[in-house]
Amino acid sequence: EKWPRGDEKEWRSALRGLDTDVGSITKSVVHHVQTSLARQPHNLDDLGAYQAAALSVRDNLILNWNETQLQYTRKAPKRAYYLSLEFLMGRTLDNALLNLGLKDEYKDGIKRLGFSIEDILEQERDAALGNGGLGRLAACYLDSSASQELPLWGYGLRYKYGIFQQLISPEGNQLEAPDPWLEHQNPWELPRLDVVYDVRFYGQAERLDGKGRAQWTGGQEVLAIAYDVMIPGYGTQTTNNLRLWESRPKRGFDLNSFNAGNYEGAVESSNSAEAITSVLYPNDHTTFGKELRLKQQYFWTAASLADILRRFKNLDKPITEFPEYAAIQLNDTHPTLAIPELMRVLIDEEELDWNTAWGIVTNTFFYTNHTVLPEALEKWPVPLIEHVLPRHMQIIYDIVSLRSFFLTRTLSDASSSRTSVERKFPHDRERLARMSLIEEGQPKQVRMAHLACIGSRKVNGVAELHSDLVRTTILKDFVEFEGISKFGNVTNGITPRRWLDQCNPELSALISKTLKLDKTVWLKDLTKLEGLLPFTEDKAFCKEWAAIKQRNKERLAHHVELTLGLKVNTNALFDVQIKRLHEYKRQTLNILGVIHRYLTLKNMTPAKRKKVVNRVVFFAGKAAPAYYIAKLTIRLIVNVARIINADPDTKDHLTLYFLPDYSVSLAEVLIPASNISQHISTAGTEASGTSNMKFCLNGGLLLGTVDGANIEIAEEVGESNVFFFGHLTPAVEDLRFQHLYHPVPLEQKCPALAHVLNQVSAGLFGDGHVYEPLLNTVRQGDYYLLSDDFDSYIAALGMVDEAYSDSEEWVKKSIRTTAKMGKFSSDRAINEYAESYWNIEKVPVTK
Ligand code: Z57
Repeated sequence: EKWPRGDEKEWRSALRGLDTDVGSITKSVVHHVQTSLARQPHNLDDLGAYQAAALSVRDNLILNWNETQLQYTRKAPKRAYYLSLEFLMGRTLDNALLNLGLKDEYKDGIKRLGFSIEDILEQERDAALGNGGLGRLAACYLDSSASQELPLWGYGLRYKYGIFQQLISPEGNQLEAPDPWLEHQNPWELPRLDVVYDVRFYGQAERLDGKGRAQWTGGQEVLAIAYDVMIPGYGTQTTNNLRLWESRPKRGFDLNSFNAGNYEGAVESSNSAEAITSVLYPNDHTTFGKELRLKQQYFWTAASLADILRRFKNLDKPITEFPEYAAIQLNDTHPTLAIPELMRVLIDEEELDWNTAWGIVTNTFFYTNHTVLPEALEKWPVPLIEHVLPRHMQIIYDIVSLRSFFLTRTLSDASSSRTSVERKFPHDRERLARMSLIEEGQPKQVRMAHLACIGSRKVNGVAELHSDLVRTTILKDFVEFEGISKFGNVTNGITPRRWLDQCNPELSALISKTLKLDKTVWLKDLTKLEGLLPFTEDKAFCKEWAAIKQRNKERLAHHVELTLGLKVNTNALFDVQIKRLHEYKRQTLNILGVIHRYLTLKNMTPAKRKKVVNRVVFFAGKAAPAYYIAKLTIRLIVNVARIINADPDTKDHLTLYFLPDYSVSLAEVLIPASNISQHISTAGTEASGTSNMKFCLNGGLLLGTVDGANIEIAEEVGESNVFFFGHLTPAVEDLRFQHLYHPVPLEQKCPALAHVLNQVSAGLFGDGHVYEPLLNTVRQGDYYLLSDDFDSYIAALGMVDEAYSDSEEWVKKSIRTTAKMGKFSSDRAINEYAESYWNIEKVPVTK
């Protein structure tokens, strides 16, 4: 190969990589202080030192990123694309250092410059471009894809504002403040001002011929600009890409409007383009039907698809081979518009016929469902889609009526094996109505889960139970129509790099020492943790294990003291529930249980109180800003804390904290410190849960319902090492039926719970009237079955106390739990997707 230009020797000597000895690192950091930051060394603060260190680390990432992308281009493997509206990344510096294998070197170098690495890491703001589990899962999968050398890119939106900052008012109300996370420059992204696409909204779609072709013109055009976030693999040179789109006005100013003297109107059009990627929607498990949200979804899917298609076209292959080079994973239904969008491009722009296009589409997409809760299943009003995306509404109607309803397996049998629902189930009009993409009503609505399902090669849920529920409830008719093999399961996973090594370095070191394995080995084959099992009989090891948990509790206490000024009793059992506030997750059950415990303690003699297990309960989590009941739950928690933490009779035995502004970084402090964590959703409602895995990996025991991944965790660690309670999934429907048609007064059904509710009403925690709407969700209807599960919940908490009293046995349970968590590495999960879904292979990248 000929050198492209200049003196090859000159180039080659300049092209060598970066030195990573401590001396070179300090030089590089100081160089960035002087040049990139244009700052003086003598007034450098922690923030400046963080920025310089980050820029220095970023240099290393960029070289690996370049090499990786070069390999991908050269080898042209099939690639996977993970489309997610949310990527909840958290902080990057520590993870980048770990994955590059440069932690010790930078720690040392930073120290030589007079700073501490711990303080510097604390300067970084979280990238909080997500709400909760779904967004964090996407982040874990990116880490695993790079660590497993899989050619995968993420595609998302570069929101100017991530999830809101949560403040708690003195009355205990949640207040939302914007999260201007890009205030300082973000060293982890590379603006690609040359990677730009036009995206159209509104306008007219005119059909051209009988082949389903159309022309879409007019309306609003906005620009999508790419920002690339580098995703380093652990112990690999692979550095994958997360491409985030920013919206910009296509013409900064509309000159015609200016000439007409319409200054404000002209500026407004530019505002509306920028609004698209301005803010992450803070709703979790609810759909709002807002036009701007629909525009976000289309803007992102259209830009991503255009980018993927352009990359494919560089290969010079026939378009029918597209599915052999690209697998596109739809993270929930949020990117479902990619299905009609790819149809539009293939039909209107590539001029393919309908069947060929539909064959390509149905071999390209894969759809992951993350919930069966009805309120979370996306539906878009037909008139709204018609208005914003007229061409896509036509295509959706075409899918429904004439052309593909449904079933295409492969390209070759696209036309031959297509069977319509009507033909397969003649005269079954109810089935047709159930399965339709369009739900009748005022207005009609498009059911995005149905569209995602029929437009995809495969569909999966995120834990065994959940995948079963998908197959037997929301997509049952589609299983009967298309066959069960299309509907699979990939149990979620978490990255052990962030969720053990980074957040719990002492435990990680003890594990390496005990297994006599370098962490680079077991962090990539997490089943190696089983080697810890024999050490439950090793007294010194158990002692060390317990001591680390204790130090992590003290670290959390220290954090609470610094941030809230409160002193936490570290000689108590730490009980943690941290997750989005939602009725189905039943934080209300937890707080009512706390009140029950408080009332029980109040009734005891001091001597008897001394015998109970002392407990500190932690809550954290955000409520959707418009979710009134969830916000009221926060208010109750805060006010219960205010009263009981000040009660001299009980405060040594029971205290309670609501930690504001839950985030990835806060989770990294809370999780290693927990003795028990709560995952107490009504059976059948939590698709998987992933924090349950994080707690158990860090030796915290699990108190939970028989739901989601709790079940598989119990299968792994053994039922004797988890605390299960509550009704099972098959009972839930019957119980709800009974609540409605054969209600039993709460005083009779669950006197303990009735008493707790009455105490809240009576004003024990401040004005009881305030809480009536929350209490009434339990008294009337009780959709989430608190009254059915309360007694067994209290009993389970008692079992936890009893088990915790035997501290030697407790440590053994803790060790056994960690030892059996191998299955829940996101490396295992991403490999399942790669093999059984995407059909992609590793692309080794070496220097
Ligand atoms: C979200 O975080 C999840 C599901 C949703 O439908 C939406 Br919207 C947001 C969560 C599930 O609730 C968890 O159970 C699951 O572990 C997580 O997605 C990742 O699959």
